[in-house]
Amino acid sequence: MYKKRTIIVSNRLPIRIERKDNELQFIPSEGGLATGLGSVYKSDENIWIGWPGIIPLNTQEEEIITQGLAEHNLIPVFLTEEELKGYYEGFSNEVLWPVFHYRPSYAVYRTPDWEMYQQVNAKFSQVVDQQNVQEKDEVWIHDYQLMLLPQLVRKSYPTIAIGFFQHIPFPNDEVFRSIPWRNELLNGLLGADLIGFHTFNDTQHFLNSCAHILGLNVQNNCLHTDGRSIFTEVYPMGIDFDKFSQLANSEPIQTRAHSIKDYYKDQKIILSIDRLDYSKGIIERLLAYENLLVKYPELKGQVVLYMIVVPSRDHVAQYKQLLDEIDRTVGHINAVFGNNEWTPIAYFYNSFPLEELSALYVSADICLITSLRDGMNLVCKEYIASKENTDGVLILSELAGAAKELTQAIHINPNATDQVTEAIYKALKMPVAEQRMRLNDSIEIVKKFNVRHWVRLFFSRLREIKLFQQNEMAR
Ligand code: GDG
Repeated sequence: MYKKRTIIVSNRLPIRIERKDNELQFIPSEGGLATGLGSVYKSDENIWIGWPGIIPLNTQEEEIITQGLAEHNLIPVFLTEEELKGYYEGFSNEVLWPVFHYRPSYAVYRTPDWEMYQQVNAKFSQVVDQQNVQEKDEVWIHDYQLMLLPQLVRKSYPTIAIGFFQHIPFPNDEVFRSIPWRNELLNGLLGADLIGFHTFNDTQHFLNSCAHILGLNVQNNCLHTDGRSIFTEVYPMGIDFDKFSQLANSEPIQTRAHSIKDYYKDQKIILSIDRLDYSKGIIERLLAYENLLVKYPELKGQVVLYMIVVPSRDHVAQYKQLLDEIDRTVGHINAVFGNNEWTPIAYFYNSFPLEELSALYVSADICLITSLRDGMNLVCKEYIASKENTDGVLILSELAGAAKELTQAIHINPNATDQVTEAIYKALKMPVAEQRMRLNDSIEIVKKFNVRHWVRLFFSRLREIKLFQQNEMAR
């Protein structure tokens, strides 16, 4: 009997390939999605399709990469420089990313980029077609780079189970409307049977867009079109709780955390970790920290903002400007408030090994998340998972999806500088018992709704919907 296969499709594969000294290196991703879906794509005949992060030099290298990946059940979609520029850097990062994070003024609408986005989505669809897909198989497509793919796969396989998950916010319909190709994007998604978002608001925005832009009839969370029912539901993504908690409690990490603590021995550590992105509210965070030092001068020498910014998209104009502004603002704060013995901000524009992040989570007294928009935000969940045996306070933007779950964090509006300042002050002064009580509540949530739970829930619902649709058709 045929055993049903699961096919995962995302822009990037869970392994990236790098060329070093003419040798190809296969580097597994430590990301949450890779962990959560690890047990799925590594078992049976299941596969994961995506871009391997490298442009092969020639067909021979392409062949070596393809074979190397096949050993891990991974199928590459090779993209040319031109395709990456138009589809990824152009349409995905300069149209969808800004508009979906409520920055439509940052969007650059170039028809050639849109054409490339269509071309690359079609290329992904061809690679799916080459996998000898059967109607019993199921396909789970991820994120905004592949919004047209559900409908393309649907055309090839009319009754196959297709799920789609959006990792970034979905903007309200009036903002979404500003994209010239909004109808095509919505129709692309409607090829799926189940469309998942991190929050209830995202689902409502998507449904409103379908109703107001496409004129579709919405019943509760369900849409009907082309004789099919499409369900839109909330699946807040979790993290690999055990990985982060075990790492945090391991001896090497404890030792490293102690040495960080020793280094900053008279100072409370306020930690922030994000990719370089205007959606993360990095400038707003710096202004609130500066305000803290102005309002509470007695804190000078007693706090440090340990700020990691991971390089990302820094050839895009807005990201370059943001980086300059961060450099200037950090320089200004350190120059004005610092002295021989104390630097107010320890700023790193670099990426760190997971072990170092873990030690920082363990040693940080405060984790400060100031996203202006964030689909979920996994950093705050990783901080919580690292805090079973040490105290700390999470300050979390109400504009991050995670705020809907982590109700025991101190919630802030990152645009309200005074409020953020007061939240930091409150966190610095919070009694240990209250820290513990809040952390324990949050730990329970992050532990229970972990990434494996998220994967299980999504698949079981997709299968349930498929059964429902089959029964409906049989009626
Ligand atoms: C998108 C959505 C949504 C960070 N620095 C380093 C490093 N990281 C890891 C963190 C965390 C991940 O990167 C960042 O995840 P976030 O969720 O915070 O943000 P995005 O990258 O914007 O992710 C977001 C997510 O998708 C999932 O759906 O939550 O809203 O924007 O895991 O630990 N990892 C290592 N070194 C670093 O320096 N190793």
